[in-house]
Amino acid sequence: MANAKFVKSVNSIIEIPKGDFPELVFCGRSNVGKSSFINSILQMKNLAKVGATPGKTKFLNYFLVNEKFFIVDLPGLGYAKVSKQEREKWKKLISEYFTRTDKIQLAIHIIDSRHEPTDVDVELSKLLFKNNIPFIIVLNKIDKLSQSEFHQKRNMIKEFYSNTVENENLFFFSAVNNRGRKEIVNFLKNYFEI
Ligand SMILES: Nc1nc2c(ncn2[C@@H]2O[C@H](COP(=O)(O)OP(=O)(O)OP(=O)(O)O)[C@@H](O)[C@H]2O)c(=O)[nH]1
Ligand SMILES: [Mg+2]
Repeated sequence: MANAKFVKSVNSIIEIPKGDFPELVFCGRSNVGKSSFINSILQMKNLAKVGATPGKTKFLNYFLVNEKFFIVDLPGLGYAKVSKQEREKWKKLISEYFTRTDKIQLAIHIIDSRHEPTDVDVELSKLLFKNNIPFIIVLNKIDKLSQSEFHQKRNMIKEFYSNTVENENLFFFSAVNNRGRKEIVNFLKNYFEI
């Protein structure tokens, strides 16, 4: 099990913690399962706060893992129920954060496996590309799919993101039964002491 601790919640770029640690950032649509994913990867139940309702993570949350690297839990993009002003603020914060590319070693873009990627997902992929941030795509909540739905969705996503290769930059995952966890952790070990 990793040794991880919460460091700081940040809601403006100047508050980002000092320290020369590489960053592993988790991003995706609001309520997609970013915080659950972090807890599962680190095998720590309540490290990142999980919400039954969208908009649970409101800031950039920094966790220090094994005294070696930061995990950054981002607020979800595109949450419809907060005010437009608040949504724009989150978007600005996230865009600004991504321009600080010197620290971000890898981003994990989490997408709900049940649906075709949304406009928000496409926007996020573009933002990562534009800022030259290396990222992998994780399709999560696969416990919600039957075996045949899983095959169907897997083909759909491989077509949608045609330059991806499974278990290299495209992974499938469930935080409920931890399916796919091992493959992702093995991959992350190439980058981080996890
Ligand atoms: N079935 C299933 N539910 C999941 C999975 N991952 C997360 N959830 C559920 O999805 C909901 C949202 O999870 P969070 O981890 O809070 O999602 P988030 O992306 O951090 O949400 P925000 O911080 O609000 O953007 C919770 O009810 C989780 O229990 C999964 O792999 N399978
Ligand atoms: Mg969250």
